[in-house]
Formats: sequence, C-alpha cells, structure tokens
Amino acid sequence: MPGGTAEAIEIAVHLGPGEAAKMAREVRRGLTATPKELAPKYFYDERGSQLFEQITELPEYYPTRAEREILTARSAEIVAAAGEPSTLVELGSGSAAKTRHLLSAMRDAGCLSTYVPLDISAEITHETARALVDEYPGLVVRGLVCDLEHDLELIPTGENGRLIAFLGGTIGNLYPDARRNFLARVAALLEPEDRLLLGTDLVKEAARLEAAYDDAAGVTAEFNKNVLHVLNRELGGDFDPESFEHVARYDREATRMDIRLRARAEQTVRLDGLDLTVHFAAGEEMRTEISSKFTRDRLEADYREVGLRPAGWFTDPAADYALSLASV
Ligand code: AVJ
Repeated sequence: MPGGTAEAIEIAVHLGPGEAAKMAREVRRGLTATPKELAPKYFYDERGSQLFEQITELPEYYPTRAEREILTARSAEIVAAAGEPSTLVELGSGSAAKTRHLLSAMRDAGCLSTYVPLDISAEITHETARALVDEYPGLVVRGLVCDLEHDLELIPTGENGRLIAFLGGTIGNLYPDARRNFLARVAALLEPEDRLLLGTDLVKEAARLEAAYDDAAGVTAEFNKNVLHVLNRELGGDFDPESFEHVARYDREATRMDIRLRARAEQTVRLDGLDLTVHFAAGEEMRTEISSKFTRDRLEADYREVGLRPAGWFTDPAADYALSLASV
C-alpha cells in the first residue's frame, strides 16, 4: 500500500444492534396490514444486490445506462454549476462506480479534497475508500456506515462547498410524504454554498416502463421474489417463492411503477421469528416496491415545497432520466 493512504481514510460505523428488531417490527406491520406490503430495502442481501447488478445490464432497464451517460458527458458542467465544491458526499455510495466521473471532474477543476460515502455496507465502504485514495492522490475519505433513513444528520460540514449526491433514482422508492420529508431533511443540512445532486427517472410511455421492470429474462422477477428468501432466512419463514408471481404495472395516475408479488394459490405462511402465521388468498397481491417517475415540473414543485431552489437540470439525449441540482 502506498504511504499515507491509511491516514487518509476514516470510516465511522453507526449501525446499532437494533437493526434486527426493527426489521421484525416493520415486516410484522406489513404482513398484517390490508393490503399487505413489504419495504424494498429488504431486496438487498448479497443475492439481491447481485440480481440488481444484473438488472442494470438488462437491455430493457435503461435508467443506469442513462444516468451513466449523463455523468460521462456532463460531470464537468455539473461540477461547474455546483460551484466547484471541495467535498463530494454520496448517499448510498456502494462501489462508487458512477461517482468516479464526478470525482475526476472535481480533480480536473482543482477543487477536490474530500469524499464522504454513506452506505449500509461496511465492507463495500472500506473497499471503495481504499481504491479511491489510490486512484485520487491526496483525497481524504470520511465514510459513514449508516442507515440513510436515520443518519443523514451525521454528514460532516464542508469547507468550500459540498455536493451531496443521491444517484440511481432510489428516491423514487419513497412515497410522496416520505420523499418530501427526506428532501426537507437534506434542505436542513445544506449551507448556501452546498448543492444537492439528485438522480430521478422520468415519466415515459407505459410499455417501456413495464418492460424495464418485467424483463424477458426474468431477472427482475427473481429480484422481487428474493425478498421472500430474505424473510425466510432472517425471520424463520417458510415462504415458497415460486408460489408467487412477479407483477409490475405502471400507475399512470400516480406516475409510478407498482411492483407486487401475487399469490398463485391460497396459502398459509409461517414466520417462526415473528411467531406469526399469515394467510394469502388466491390471487392476493402484496406490494414490494414503488418506483416513482418524475417530470421536471413535479420535481421542482417538490423542491420548492421544502425550501429548495432548482439549480440545474441535466438529462441524457433521449430525456429518459435526469440529474438535477438544488440549493437552499
Ligand atoms: C434501485 C430503486 C432505483 O426503482 O428502478 C429495479 C430498483 N426495482 N428494478 C428502481 C429496481 C426493480 C431501482 N432502484
């Protein structure tokens, strides 16, 4: 390892022992509600994360490619429009594949000093930090292993402006109330010289959206059913994932994908870890995810509602996906 890199990395872990109990509470609430519902964050165990990686490479799933296209072509412009910040904060950083475009643009502009990745996985955050301090000499990494739902307020203050990036379109998983709540919390963190950089999928033809979430190879169906494997393992369940069918419909009214699991037949499921027995009627649907699609007007109205000001709008040439900047 080249000299000095270890001191350039500091990663604080804020995940407590309460995570399992929280999951148990949330799953119980979802499975005893009418209609039944599970939170999309439970897709992402190791297998689920691998399946999502496969989704991003499917011919039908355009958002990842569209976002990469914008970052590849326009990161220099984005960094300039954001006022050449010294710190890049990334919410849900993962392996930081797309982040490198922004870091390189900041380096080339001469403003790069610090990268602050926030992620739920300690392993990935450590690996990514090590790779980045090697790739960007002089870079300081201050990572936070935490749950974005609770720990946003732990983000360190910046010296010469922070760019707070939330990429991938993950904000689309939140219901409108939770989305405004999240944006309001980000707004409360922003200093005048800081900018939010948000990735959002855009409204388009229903057929393309439904194909993106119900691919011919069946990868998204497996990804959806993976939540049942997770519940079986974590909560002692006996779900038969193959007795559920993947359903992905575009809700034009709410402008969002509505993703569900439909029971192929009447069945009873036992979850020992919750001491709970759950009945499914034949054809009963359980929502596992929403994925909201935006227009520029809709998103900018959301921004204004929480005191954020639109400060930039970047799309791919096909206008399938947008990266937008906002400030306080
Ligand atoms: C990772 C939340 C952005 O909503 O498009 C992909 C997840 N679900 N296919 C999305 C997902 C089904 C994805 N996000």
